[in-house]
Amino acid sequence: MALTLVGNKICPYAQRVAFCLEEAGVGYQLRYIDPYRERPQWFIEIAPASKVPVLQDGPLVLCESDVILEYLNDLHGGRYLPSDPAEAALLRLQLRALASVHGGLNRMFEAHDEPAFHDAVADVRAALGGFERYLARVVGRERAQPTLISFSFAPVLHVLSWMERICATEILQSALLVAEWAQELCARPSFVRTVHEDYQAELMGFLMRNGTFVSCAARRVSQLSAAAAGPAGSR
Ligand SMILES: N[C@@H](CCC(=O)N[C@@H](CS)C(=O)NCC(=O)O)C(=O)O
Repeated sequence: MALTLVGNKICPYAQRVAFCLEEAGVGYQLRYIDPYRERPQWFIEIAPASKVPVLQDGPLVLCESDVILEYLNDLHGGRYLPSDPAEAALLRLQLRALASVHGGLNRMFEAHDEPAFHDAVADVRAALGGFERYLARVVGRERAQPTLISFSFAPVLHVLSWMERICATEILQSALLVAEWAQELCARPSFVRTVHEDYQAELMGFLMRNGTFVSCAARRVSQLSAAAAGPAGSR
């Protein structure tokens, strides 16, 4: 049955699903929308909460990235969860802990002043510290066969690495194994294929959209790159 993924060029939740589909090597169609600014009628009709990702598999329509990933895992013979029930349960606990990383990142995006931004950075750092201890035990397994933990973490680590560059936060310096693993995961061809060619421009546009602490940093980086590229028409 033909699979269609409805996503957004910078949505980490949609990217989780795309990463899993790319690893599985199954063909799928990708449709991009901007759920914040322009929701087409066909999307409103299929997405109960009007959020991406949505996966359509014939008549089946699924939302919520964690539910979609579990479905893809079941479709592929349980390959994306450890077969040992205890290990699978521990992995699911880490998936829940990932919500704290997402929560901290969102607060970094939304902070209106430097103290609020640094509070959020501290939360992300603490959440990644817990994950670093888990990863130390399972990194060999994940390298051999990525599971739901790789699919779910890679997009968030990818955004985080952009935030590190834009805001010089150095969050990953206190989680060196996570940092090393993030680089490996994000360089995996199956992940690289999930990064849209407009990713950087879209992310910068998203970050610069409102008067947040991050928007000022993003504007500075954008002006510096424009200055480094030289005056328009000089090439
Ligand atoms: N819990 C959802 C979160 C999905 C989500 O927040 N998607 C964002 C884009 S990254 C969205 O569509 N937001 C639209 C809105 O909140 O109105 C999942 O895991 O799929």
